[in-house]
Amino acid sequence: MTATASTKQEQDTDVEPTTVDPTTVDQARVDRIVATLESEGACIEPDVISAAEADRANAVIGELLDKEASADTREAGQQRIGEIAVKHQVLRNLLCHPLVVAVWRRLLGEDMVSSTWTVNTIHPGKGKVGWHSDHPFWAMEPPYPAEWLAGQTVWMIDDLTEHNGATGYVSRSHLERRPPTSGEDWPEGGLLATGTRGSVVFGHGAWWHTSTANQSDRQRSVLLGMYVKTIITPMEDMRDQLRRIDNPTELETQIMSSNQRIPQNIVTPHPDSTG
Ligand SMILES: O=C(O)CCC(=O)C(=O)O
Repeated sequence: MTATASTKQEQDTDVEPTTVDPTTVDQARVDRIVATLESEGACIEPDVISAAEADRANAVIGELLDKEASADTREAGQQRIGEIAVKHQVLRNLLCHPLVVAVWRRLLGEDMVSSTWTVNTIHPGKGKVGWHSDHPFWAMEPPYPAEWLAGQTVWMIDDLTEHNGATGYVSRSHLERRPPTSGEDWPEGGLLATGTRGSVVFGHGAWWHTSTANQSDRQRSVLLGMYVKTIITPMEDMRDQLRRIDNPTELETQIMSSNQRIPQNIVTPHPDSTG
């Protein structure tokens, strides 16, 4: 049986869900990442997964890119793939990676949830999304709240170099508590987050960042995972995605917003009712 992304999960039963409990990860590593994030607003962490694991994810992404390519994506040279939690267990395992979950639980609370989980691929000769802060900050008038509301996770699925569209970012920009004004221009202090595949760039949700032009002759892909405090409305409908997954694990269920409060009307009794 085949399934489409808009219905049920893809057939990916050859891969088991991750079983590592996030509370068992190396706490010194979590401490170090969290400390860097708090001071710099960004932290590049190498070797979160092996190159072979990144290649496995890249193969899954490659199939999705081919399947979902359109005239528009070919013209844009940039391809975003959404609803990826439904599309493969390999991608769900990275969404629920124990180190990532441990870092964001520390900063966003034990009940933090996924806001969006996508692929961003830049084809050769294309690039740049423009400098921005992430949701929910861009949806707010500055000054942004000083507290942690959201964190971005950029997974390097390809090696990121200064030539193939590495993510650009400005250290300590989260402390500005406002969006960048640089637009397409390179801001003062801008850095490139280069590294080998399997590395992760953690960023404060208010950080200033962008993708950059891919001047190589090969596409480059990252996975983008935004996690938010449970009081923040996610960008994607993660509950809907959760409903389309067969037998989600407890961790997948929690990360995909199952316990998040959803708005409900407070129904008052009809004025004519008695009692
Ligand atoms: O692909 C990248 O390097 C970053 C993309 C990004 O920041 C975004 O799509 O919001």
